[in-house]
Amino acid sequence: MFKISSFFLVAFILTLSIQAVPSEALIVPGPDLTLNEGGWADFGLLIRAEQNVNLVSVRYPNQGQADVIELRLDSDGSLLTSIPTPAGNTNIVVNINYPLTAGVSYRLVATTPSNRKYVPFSAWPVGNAEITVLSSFGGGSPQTLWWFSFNDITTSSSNTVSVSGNVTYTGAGTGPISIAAFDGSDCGQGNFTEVWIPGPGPYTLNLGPSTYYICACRDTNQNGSCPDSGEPASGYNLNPVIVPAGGGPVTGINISLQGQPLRTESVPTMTEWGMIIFIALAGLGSVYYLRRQRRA
Ligand SMILES: [Ca+2]
Repeated sequence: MFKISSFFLVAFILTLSIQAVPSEALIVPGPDLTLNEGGWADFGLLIRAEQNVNLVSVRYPNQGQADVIELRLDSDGSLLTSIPTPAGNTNIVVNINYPLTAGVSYRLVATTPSNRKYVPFSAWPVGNAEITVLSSFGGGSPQTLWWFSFNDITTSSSNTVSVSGNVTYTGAGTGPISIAAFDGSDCGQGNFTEVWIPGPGPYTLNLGPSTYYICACRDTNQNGSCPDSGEPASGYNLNPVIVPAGGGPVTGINISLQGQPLRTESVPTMTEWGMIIFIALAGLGSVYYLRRQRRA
Protein backbone atom coordinates (compact mmCIF):
# COMPACT_ATOMS: atom_id res chain seq x y z
CA MET A 1 0.00 0.00 0.00
CA PHE A 2 2.82 2.35 0.96
CA LYS A 3 4.66 1.50 -2.25
CA ILE A 4 1.63 2.29 -4.39
CA SER A 5 1.13 5.65 -2.65
CA SER A 6 4.81 6.51 -3.12
CA PHE A 7 4.58 5.59 -6.78
CA PHE A 8 1.63 7.91 -7.35
CA LEU A 9 3.31 10.68 -5.35
CA VAL A 10 6.45 10.41 -7.52
CA ALA A 11 4.35 10.29 -10.69
CA PHE A 12 2.43 13.36 -9.52
CA ILE A 13 5.64 15.31 -8.77
CA LEU A 14 7.07 14.29 -12.16
CA THR A 15 3.89 15.49 -13.87
CA LEU A 16 4.14 18.83 -12.05
CA SER A 17 7.78 19.32 -13.03
CA ILE A 18 7.04 18.48 -16.67
CA GLN A 19 4.36 21.19 -16.65
CA ALA A 20 6.52 23.73 -14.86
CA VAL A 21 9.61 23.60 -17.08
CA PRO A 22 8.85 24.01 -20.77
CA SER A 23 11.51 22.84 -23.20
CA GLU A 24 13.71 25.36 -25.06
CA ALA A 25 12.97 28.03 -22.44
CA LEU A 26 15.17 30.99 -21.56
CA ILE A 27 14.94 32.50 -18.07
CA VAL A 28 15.84 35.92 -16.68
CA PRO A 29 16.27 34.94 -13.01
CA GLY A 30 16.23 38.44 -11.47
CA PRO A 31 17.07 39.11 -7.81
CA ASP A 32 15.41 37.60 -4.73
CA LEU A 33 12.60 39.95 -3.69
CA THR A 34 12.66 40.41 0.07
CA LEU A 35 10.90 43.70 0.98
CA ASN A 36 7.14 44.20 1.29
CA GLU A 37 5.58 46.88 -0.91
CA GLY A 38 2.77 49.00 0.50
CA GLY A 39 0.03 50.96 -1.27
CA TRP A 40 1.31 51.20 -4.86
CA ALA A 41 -1.06 50.84 -7.81
CA ASP A 42 0.33 48.83 -10.77
CA PHE A 43 3.70 47.37 -9.75
CA GLY A 44 5.94 45.29 -12.00
CA LEU A 45 8.43 45.33 -14.88
CA LEU A 46 8.96 46.96 -18.26
CA ILE A 47 10.01 44.29 -20.77
CA ARG A 48 11.07 44.54 -24.43
CA ALA A 49 10.92 41.52 -26.74
CA GLU A 50 14.09 41.07 -28.80
CA GLN A 51 12.53 38.32 -30.93
CA ASN A 52 9.03 37.05 -31.54
CA VAL A 53 8.76 34.91 -28.40
CA ASN A 54 6.19 33.43 -26.10
CA LEU A 55 6.14 34.92 -22.58
CA VAL A 56 5.65 31.60 -20.81
CA SER A 57 5.59 32.36 -17.07
CA VAL A 58 6.96 34.43 -14.20
CA ARG A 59 7.52 33.72 -10.54
CA TYR A 60 5.50 36.05 -8.33
CA PRO A 61 6.65 36.17 -4.69
CA ASN A 62 3.86 38.00 -2.85
CA GLN A 63 2.33 38.83 0.52
CA GLY A 64 -0.51 36.31 0.27
CA GLN A 65 -3.50 38.17 -1.17
CA ALA A 66 -5.40 37.25 -4.34
CA ASP A 67 -4.16 39.36 -7.24
CA VAL A 68 -4.52 39.97 -10.97
CA ILE A 69 -1.42 40.04 -13.18
CA GLU A 70 -1.80 42.25 -16.26
CA LEU A 71 0.23 42.45 -19.47
CA ARG A 72 -0.16 45.78 -21.27
CA LEU A 73 1.36 47.40 -24.34
CA ASP A 74 3.73 50.11 -23.09
CA SER A 75 2.97 52.41 -26.04
CA ASP A 76 -0.69 53.05 -25.16
CA GLY A 77 -1.32 50.99 -22.02
CA SER A 78 -3.87 48.72 -23.72
CA LEU A 79 -4.63 45.48 -21.85
CA LEU A 80 -3.45 42.29 -23.61
CA THR A 81 -4.11 39.59 -21.02
CA SER A 82 -4.97 39.39 -17.32
CA ILE A 83 -4.33 36.39 -15.10
CA PRO A 84 -5.95 35.99 -11.66
CA THR A 85 -3.79 34.50 -8.89
CA PRO A 86 -5.26 32.89 -5.78
CA ALA A 87 -4.71 34.04 -2.19
CA GLY A 88 -2.45 31.98 0.06
CA ASN A 89 0.39 31.10 -2.35
CA THR A 90 3.26 33.47 -1.55
CA ASN A 91 5.68 32.07 -4.18
CA ILE A 92 3.45 31.28 -7.15
CA VAL A 93 4.55 30.61 -10.73
CA VAL A 94 2.09 32.46 -12.95
CA ASN A 95 1.51 30.98 -16.42
CA ILE A 96 1.11 33.80 -18.94
CA ASN A 97 1.53 32.21 -22.41
CA TYR A 98 1.30 35.38 -24.43
CA PRO A 99 3.12 35.99 -27.75
CA LEU A 100 5.46 39.03 -27.67
CA THR A 101 6.51 40.84 -30.84
CA ALA A 102 10.17 41.69 -31.57
CA GLY A 103 10.98 45.32 -30.72
CA VAL A 104 7.77 45.96 -28.75
CA SER A 105 7.80 46.96 -25.05
CA TYR A 106 5.32 45.67 -22.50
CA ARG A 107 4.30 46.41 -18.92
CA LEU A 108 3.86 43.33 -16.77
CA VAL A 109 2.28 44.37 -13.47
CA ALA A 110 0.52 43.02 -10.39
CA THR A 111 -2.54 45.11 -9.52
CA THR A 112 -3.40 44.46 -5.83
CA PRO A 113 -1.85 47.15 -3.59
CA SER A 114 0.24 46.03 -0.59
CA ASN A 115 0.63 42.49 -1.99
CA ARG A 116 3.94 42.76 -3.88
CA LYS A 117 7.62 42.42 -2.97
CA TYR A 118 10.68 44.31 -4.20
CA VAL A 119 14.40 44.89 -3.61
CA PRO A 120 16.81 47.77 -4.38
CA PHE A 121 18.32 47.27 -7.88
CA SER A 122 19.93 49.57 -10.44
CA ALA A 123 21.96 47.39 -12.87
CA TRP A 124 19.56 47.86 -15.80
CA PRO A 125 19.01 46.54 -18.42
CA VAL A 126 18.96 42.79 -17.78
CA GLY A 127 18.13 40.20 -20.39
CA ASN A 128 18.99 37.48 -22.87
CA ALA A 129 18.62 36.84 -26.60
CA GLU A 130 14.82 36.81 -26.35
CA ILE A 131 13.85 39.62 -23.94
CA THR A 132 15.31 42.63 -22.13
CA VAL A 133 13.99 43.79 -18.76
CA LEU A 134 14.39 47.57 -19.20
CA SER A 135 13.38 48.67 -15.69
CA SER A 136 10.70 48.30 -13.10
CA PHE A 137 7.31 49.93 -13.64
CA GLY A 138 5.18 51.49 -10.91
CA GLY A 139 3.18 54.59 -10.09
CA GLY A 140 2.52 55.01 -13.82
CA SER A 141 6.16 55.27 -14.94
CA PRO A 142 9.47 53.38 -15.25
CA GLN A 143 11.38 52.98 -11.96
CA THR A 144 15.16 52.40 -12.00
CA LEU A 145 16.08 52.16 -8.30
CA TRP A 146 14.28 48.91 -7.42
CA TRP A 147 13.25 45.55 -8.92
CA PHE A 148 9.50 45.01 -8.58
CA SER A 149 7.22 41.96 -8.27
CA PHE A 150 8.52 39.24 -10.62
CA ASN A 151 11.52 37.02 -11.23
CA ASP A 152 12.28 33.82 -13.19
CA ILE A 153 10.85 35.49 -16.29
CA THR A 154 10.58 32.58 -18.72
CA THR A 155 10.27 32.87 -22.48
CA SER A 156 10.28 30.34 -25.29
CA SER A 157 10.97 30.77 -28.98
CA SER A 158 10.10 27.14 -29.69
CA ASN A 159 8.15 26.51 -32.83
CA THR A 160 4.62 27.22 -31.69
CA VAL A 161 1.43 27.71 -33.68
CA SER A 162 -1.30 30.13 -32.64
CA VAL A 163 -4.65 28.50 -31.92
CA SER A 164 -7.52 30.95 -31.54
CA GLY A 165 -11.25 31.14 -31.16
CA ASN A 166 -14.06 32.80 -29.31
CA VAL A 167 -15.68 31.93 -25.99
CA THR A 168 -19.35 32.78 -25.58
CA TYR A 169 -21.32 32.62 -22.37
CA THR A 170 -24.97 32.49 -21.36
CA GLY A 171 -26.29 32.46 -17.81
CA ALA A 172 -25.66 34.09 -14.48
CA GLY A 173 -22.20 34.61 -13.04
CA THR A 174 -19.25 36.79 -13.95
CA GLY A 175 -15.48 36.42 -13.65
CA PRO A 176 -12.50 35.66 -15.86
CA ILE A 177 -12.42 32.69 -18.24
CA SER A 178 -9.61 30.14 -18.53
CA ILE A 179 -8.97 28.38 -21.84
CA ALA A 180 -6.65 25.39 -21.56
CA ALA A 181 -5.22 22.93 -24.09
CA PHE A 182 -4.64 19.46 -22.59
CA ASP A 183 -2.30 16.98 -24.32
CA GLY A 184 -3.92 13.94 -22.64
CA SER A 185 -7.03 12.02 -23.68
CA ASP A 186 -9.67 14.51 -22.51
CA CYS A 187 -10.22 17.88 -20.81
CA GLY A 188 -8.34 17.88 -17.50
CA GLN A 189 -5.95 15.09 -18.53
CA GLY A 190 -2.23 15.41 -19.25
CA ASN A 191 -0.12 18.56 -19.30
CA PHE A 192 -1.79 21.80 -20.22
CA THR A 193 -1.15 25.27 -21.60
CA GLU A 194 -3.57 27.89 -20.33
CA VAL A 195 -4.55 31.47 -21.11
CA TRP A 196 -6.96 33.73 -19.17
CA ILE A 197 -9.30 36.33 -20.68
CA PRO A 198 -11.26 38.86 -18.58
CA GLY A 199 -14.69 37.74 -19.90
CA PRO A 200 -16.38 36.22 -22.97
CA GLY A 201 -14.50 37.04 -26.19
CA PRO A 202 -11.52 36.06 -28.32
CA TYR A 203 -8.53 34.08 -27.06
CA THR A 204 -5.20 32.87 -28.47
CA LEU A 205 -3.07 29.94 -27.27
CA ASN A 206 0.45 29.27 -28.56
CA LEU A 207 0.96 25.53 -28.83
CA GLY A 208 3.69 23.22 -30.04
CA PRO A 209 2.77 20.48 -32.53
CA SER A 210 0.58 17.84 -30.84
CA THR A 211 -3.04 16.82 -30.36
CA TYR A 212 -5.02 18.79 -27.80
CA TYR A 213 -8.33 18.83 -26.00
CA ILE A 214 -9.18 22.54 -25.76
CA CYS A 215 -11.54 23.44 -22.94
CA ALA A 216 -12.80 26.54 -21.14
CA CYS A 217 -14.22 27.33 -17.74
CA ARG A 218 -15.44 30.49 -16.01
CA ASP A 219 -14.08 31.35 -12.56
CA THR A 220 -17.44 32.59 -11.25
CA ASN A 221 -16.38 32.49 -7.58
CA GLN A 222 -13.27 34.43 -8.67
CA ASN A 223 -10.77 32.47 -6.58
CA GLY A 224 -8.19 32.18 -9.37
CA SER A 225 -8.93 28.59 -10.35
CA CYS A 226 -11.59 26.70 -12.28
CA PRO A 227 -13.59 24.65 -12.74
CA ASP A 228 -14.62 24.46 -9.09
CA SER A 229 -17.81 22.55 -8.33
CA GLY A 230 -20.72 24.30 -10.05
CA GLU A 231 -18.56 26.51 -12.26
CA PRO A 232 -19.44 26.45 -15.98
CA ALA A 233 -16.98 24.39 -18.04
CA SER A 234 -17.06 22.96 -21.52
CA GLY A 235 -14.83 21.70 -24.33
CA TYR A 236 -14.59 22.53 -28.02
CA ASN A 237 -17.30 20.52 -29.84
CA LEU A 238 -14.88 18.92 -32.32
CA ASN A 239 -12.12 18.03 -29.82
CA PRO A 240 -9.38 16.92 -30.17
CA VAL A 241 -7.62 19.62 -32.19
CA ILE A 242 -4.55 18.57 -34.19
CA VAL A 243 -1.76 21.18 -34.33
CA PRO A 244 0.59 20.04 -37.12
CA ALA A 245 4.34 20.80 -37.12
CA GLY A 246 5.11 23.82 -39.29
CA GLY A 247 1.44 24.50 -39.92
CA GLY A 248 -0.28 27.88 -40.12
CA PRO A 249 -2.49 29.37 -37.42
CA VAL A 250 -5.47 27.28 -36.29
CA THR A 251 -8.60 29.43 -36.01
CA GLY A 252 -12.29 29.00 -35.19
CA ILE A 253 -11.84 26.91 -32.04
CA ASN A 254 -15.00 28.38 -30.50
CA ILE A 255 -16.39 27.26 -27.15
CA SER A 256 -19.84 27.93 -25.65
CA LEU A 257 -20.15 28.07 -21.87
CA GLN A 258 -23.49 27.62 -20.13
CA GLY A 259 -23.79 29.11 -16.66
CA GLN A 260 -26.51 28.76 -14.05
CA PRO A 261 -29.94 29.97 -15.26
CA LEU A 262 -30.35 33.71 -14.86
CA ARG A 263 -33.37 33.28 -12.49
CA THR A 264 -32.25 31.55 -9.31
CA GLU A 265 -34.58 29.85 -6.84
CA SER A 266 -32.99 31.04 -3.61
CA VAL A 267 -33.38 34.80 -4.05
CA PRO A 268 -36.81 36.26 -4.97
CA THR A 269 -36.85 38.19 -8.22
CA MET A 270 -38.11 41.78 -8.32
CA THR A 271 -41.58 40.56 -9.27
CA GLU A 272 -41.62 38.14 -6.34
CA TRP A 273 -40.34 40.84 -3.96
CA GLY A 274 -43.20 43.02 -5.29
CA MET A 275 -45.73 40.29 -4.43
CA ILE A 276 -44.23 39.78 -0.96
CA ILE A 277 -44.38 43.52 -0.22
CA PHE A 278 -47.91 43.72 -1.66
CA ILE A 279 -49.11 40.84 0.54
CA ALA A 280 -47.45 42.39 3.61
CA LEU A 281 -49.05 45.78 2.91
CA ALA A 282 -52.43 44.16 2.21
CA GLY A 283 -52.15 42.37 5.58
CA LEU A 284 -51.36 45.62 7.38
CA GLY A 285 -54.22 47.33 5.54
CA SER A 286 -56.75 44.73 6.64
CA VAL A 287 -55.58 44.95 10.29
CA TYR A 288 -56.01 48.72 10.11
CA TYR A 289 -59.45 48.28 8.52
CA LEU A 290 -60.54 45.78 11.21
CA ARG A 291 -59.41 48.12 14.01
CA ARG A 292 -61.38 50.99 12.50
CA GLN A 293 -64.41 48.69 12.23
CA ARG A 294 -64.17 47.77 15.93
CA ARG A 295 -63.82 51.42 17.00
CA ALA A 296 -66.78 52.48 14.89
CA1 LIG B 1 -13.14 29.19 -9.13
